[in-house]
Amino acid sequence: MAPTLYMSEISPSCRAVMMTARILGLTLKVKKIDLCKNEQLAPNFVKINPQHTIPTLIDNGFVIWDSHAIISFLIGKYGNDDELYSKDIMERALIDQRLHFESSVINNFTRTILNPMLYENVKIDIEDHKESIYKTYALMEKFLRCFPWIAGKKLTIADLSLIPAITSLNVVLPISKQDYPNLSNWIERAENLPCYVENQNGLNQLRDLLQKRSCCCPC
Ligand SMILES: N[C@@H](CCC(=O)N[C@@H](CS)C(=O)NCC(=O)O)C(=O)O
Repeated sequence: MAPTLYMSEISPSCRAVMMTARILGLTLKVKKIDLCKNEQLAPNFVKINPQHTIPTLIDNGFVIWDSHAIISFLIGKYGNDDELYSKDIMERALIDQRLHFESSVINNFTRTILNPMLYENVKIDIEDHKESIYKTYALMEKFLRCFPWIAGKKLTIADLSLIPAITSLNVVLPISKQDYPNLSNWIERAENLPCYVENQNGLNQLRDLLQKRSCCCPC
């Protein structure tokens, strides 16, 4: 039976799971959760995930949430090889470091900037956050100094986790090619991946919703 994914395309974390599933050729049974309507707080969903976050996956009765945990689980269960999540101890440690970087640093921007703008209609002045976001772009610029992908020569789940998050931040604070050439080239490489379609749709929805918000349209 296909695993069930509770998700919304607008959420970067959900798009990371969708991209991973696409690469694996895995069909997911998608159940949409509208965060604008607080559907994640519905008792039925809170029973499944008391933390009430999406993405949440149910695979044959096994429940797991947090995109980073979900994508490594999917690779372990459905991947034919270790291409996207190397079993080599040092390579894996570097991938894990980048995943934790997404979880602790980048996701903090999603939580404190994007989500309040998108789901709570809170007006956020991006000027107040420019310095810390640019610092993070500069850090990623360094990660990408020697290799085309975020954890080395090959695409890994660290890229699949970071691509939706960074392309979403790019909507609110554009990444200049002149200032961040490595980061811009990495995004271009990502846009050429067949699995990128799973990011594009949600990214368009996010852009539309933010535009609507800036026109003071209530949710
Ligand atoms: N670190 C988590 C973040 C999950 C998360 O915070 N998701 C947000 C949407 S982007 C959410 O479900 N918010 C609803 C809530 O917390 O009630 C992951 O990677 O899955």
